[in-house]
Amino acid sequence: MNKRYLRLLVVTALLAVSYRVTVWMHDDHTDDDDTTTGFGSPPPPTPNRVAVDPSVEEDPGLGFSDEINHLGLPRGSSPPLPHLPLCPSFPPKLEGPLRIEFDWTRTMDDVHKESGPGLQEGGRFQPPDCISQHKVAIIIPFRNRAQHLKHWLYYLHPILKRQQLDYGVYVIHQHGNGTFNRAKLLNVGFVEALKEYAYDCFVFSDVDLVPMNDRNIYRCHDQPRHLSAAMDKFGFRLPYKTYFGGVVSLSREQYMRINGFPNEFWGWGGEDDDMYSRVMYKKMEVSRPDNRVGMYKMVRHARDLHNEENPHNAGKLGLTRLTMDADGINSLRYTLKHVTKHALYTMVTVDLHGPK
Ligand SMILES: [Mn+2]
Repeated sequence: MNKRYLRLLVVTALLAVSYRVTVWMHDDHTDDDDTTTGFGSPPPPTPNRVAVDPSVEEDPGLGFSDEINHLGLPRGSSPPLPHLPLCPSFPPKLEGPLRIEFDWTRTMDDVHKESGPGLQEGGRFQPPDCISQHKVAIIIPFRNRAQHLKHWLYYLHPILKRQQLDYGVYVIHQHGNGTFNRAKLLNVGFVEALKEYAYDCFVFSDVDLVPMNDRNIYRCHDQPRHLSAAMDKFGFRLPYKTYFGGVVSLSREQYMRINGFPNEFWGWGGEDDDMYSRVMYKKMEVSRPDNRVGMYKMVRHARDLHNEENPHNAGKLGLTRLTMDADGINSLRYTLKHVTKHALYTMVTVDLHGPK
């Protein structure tokens, strides 16, 4: 066999292989329209970028690398790719104590500029460079507090991004002028957020509370957590030992174990103590950050209309043990009015079927 013949043989073999690859790539390409591929299935082989739909290139993307686009996964709330590393347990870019000021009147446009970059519609975020260990829905009960919400969004989005959370912000807006019901709105938020994404952690936060230290991470722990342990309005300590108001986090399992929150606390007061009792009765403990990390600043405000202190709520507290298994997520009834995707949050407007 001479050299020339050998070279011919090699070239022929290479051509044959390359033909087969081309045919296979073509077959593969014809499957690209099938968007039903589950995230659980292995990603398609990408030996060559020729097979990729060129229309993907036109999309400016949301800070993801090209390779993510090339796998043809839908953007939006798609989980990050398995080849990204897990985010570290201690986010590297935290700043510690923060300067929080409510003495300003920024427009929503200013707020958007400060907190918007990297966000997806509806106030969703995933770290671009690592897989977050925490899928967190932030649930905010709401009515008539537009200015507070502006403050909250302005400060919280940058913090939550630095905390490398895979998060979404849900503002649960009580429809109408009936008596306010904070705990029931929180239950609605739990259900509605889960309709959108497989959140495993829920942070329930009042709209007027902003953390003064970004080491207070908006995630879940092996026990329910009371994040707002040191609020300025209580002199930066707990008003009483069992206080569980303001900002708390519960994993999906912890929340289900206590049957969610009570639906029957209309008006101001008591629901947070009921929530605390539920945690105790189900043999869990409340964990808290220390008084330095747990510092919060509250926007000063007068008591809202239609949220008067309800004198009957205190009387209900002794009954938590008897009522909690029948009053909660398993008895939740409401009418969904609208779900609106804003740039910085998802607004869920809901009729709570309040007392007439
Ligand atoms: Mn308040």
